[in-house]
Amino acid sequence: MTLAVLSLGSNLGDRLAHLRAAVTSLHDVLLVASGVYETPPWGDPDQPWYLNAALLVAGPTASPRDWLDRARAAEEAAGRVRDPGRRYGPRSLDVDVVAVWDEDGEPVLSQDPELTLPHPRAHERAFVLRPWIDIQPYGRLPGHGWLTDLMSAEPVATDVMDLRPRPDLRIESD
Ligand code: PH2
Ligand code: MG
Ligand code: MG
Repeated sequence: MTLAVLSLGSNLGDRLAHLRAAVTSLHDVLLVASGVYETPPWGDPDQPWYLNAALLVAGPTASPRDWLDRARAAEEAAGRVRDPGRRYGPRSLDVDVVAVWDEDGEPVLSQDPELTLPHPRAHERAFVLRPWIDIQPYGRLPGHGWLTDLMSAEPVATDVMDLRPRPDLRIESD
């Protein structure tokens, strides 16, 4: 049994429907879903705002590879469209594996170029950290420490103020 935090993002088409499609595709492993946040684009400003959320998932999978496969399947299930020429460009659905813990609760580290764990840029992204702290208030980003500390360090602390919580949008099925 391993535990993983997945970050969801969408800024093309019906953004909420894409996040919900990811939740549906991951229903068998889903423990808890964060709130939904509307967030300004990071890394490539010329694109629409995103909806972002985070999921805590648990499964019998042994390897982080399995989580990557599930993330990709969720992207496919939501009909992912992306522009390969823009690294941080718009996308209908992005599902990123942010961190994985083994059955002893130890963080899984990986330098696999296809899946670096923990995610190498999670600590500087308010749109990852803010939803994550909803579902793991005492969470730690392996190698970087408490989410609470990361949220109060710049530039994340400033970026968090630009996020818009959307309590009117829910991604868990009723
Ligand atoms: N994802 C990106 C690039 N920029 N910005 C926000 N706000 N949210 C995202 O999910 C996001 C982004 C590439 O994965
Ligand atoms: Mg991403
Ligand atoms: Mg991705």
